Amino acid sequence: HPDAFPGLVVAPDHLDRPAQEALVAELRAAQKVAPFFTPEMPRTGKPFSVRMTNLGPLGWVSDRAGYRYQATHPATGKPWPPIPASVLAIWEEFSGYPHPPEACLVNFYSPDAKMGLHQDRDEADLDAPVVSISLGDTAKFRVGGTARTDPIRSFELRSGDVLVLGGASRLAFHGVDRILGGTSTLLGTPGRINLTLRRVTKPG
Ligand code: MD3
Ligand code: FE
Repeated sequence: HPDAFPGLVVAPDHLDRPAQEALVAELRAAQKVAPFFTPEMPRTGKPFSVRMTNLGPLGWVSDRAGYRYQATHPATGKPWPPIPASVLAIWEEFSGYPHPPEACLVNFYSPDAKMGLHQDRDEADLDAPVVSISLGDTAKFRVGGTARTDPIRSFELRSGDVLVLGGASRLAFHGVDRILGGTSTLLGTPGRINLTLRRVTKPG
């Protein structure tokens, strides 16, 4: 049960269907400037099953050279599109953090995609929480503690859910076990989109 994780807050069904549809339309427009790319594992170059793009001043990328944040799309060299106002409003409502997010990572999961257990620790500012918004098919998500071997709990993330990871949960191991393909009609195609909002640099 999520209550067992201090700093982890789930707002089930926070976005209603019209708000989800409006957000999907904004993401489609942004994808024309910043198309999904396939990240690769550091060193090996093994492709991720999740495809990614970003919005905002900084975007998270991964390739043979490693993980990093950068201001431009790895394929087009263009700046990332801005984070939509509706998404900034969610950060303001849920983050409790007095500065805007710098990165909005957009993950696309086809029904066979998953994300292995990991920590988010590429950010210089770990005081800010991570805020996630789920759209489309339901995901089986798992979260543990700050050690890889800590007990793991699983729960489902559904379209419209907002998840906040702050405090003691900010460095928790987490991953996406599987996508329940066909559980949502939102995207008009099987799959799931997750937006992850993060502060990257320490405010000056
Ligand atoms: C729990 N994405 O992009 S978002 C990622 O659903 C990532 O696409 C997942 O993990 C997704 O790095 C999960 C929710 C999330 C984000 C950060 C967390 C959960 C977290 C940090 C600590 C614990
Ligand atoms: Fe993560």
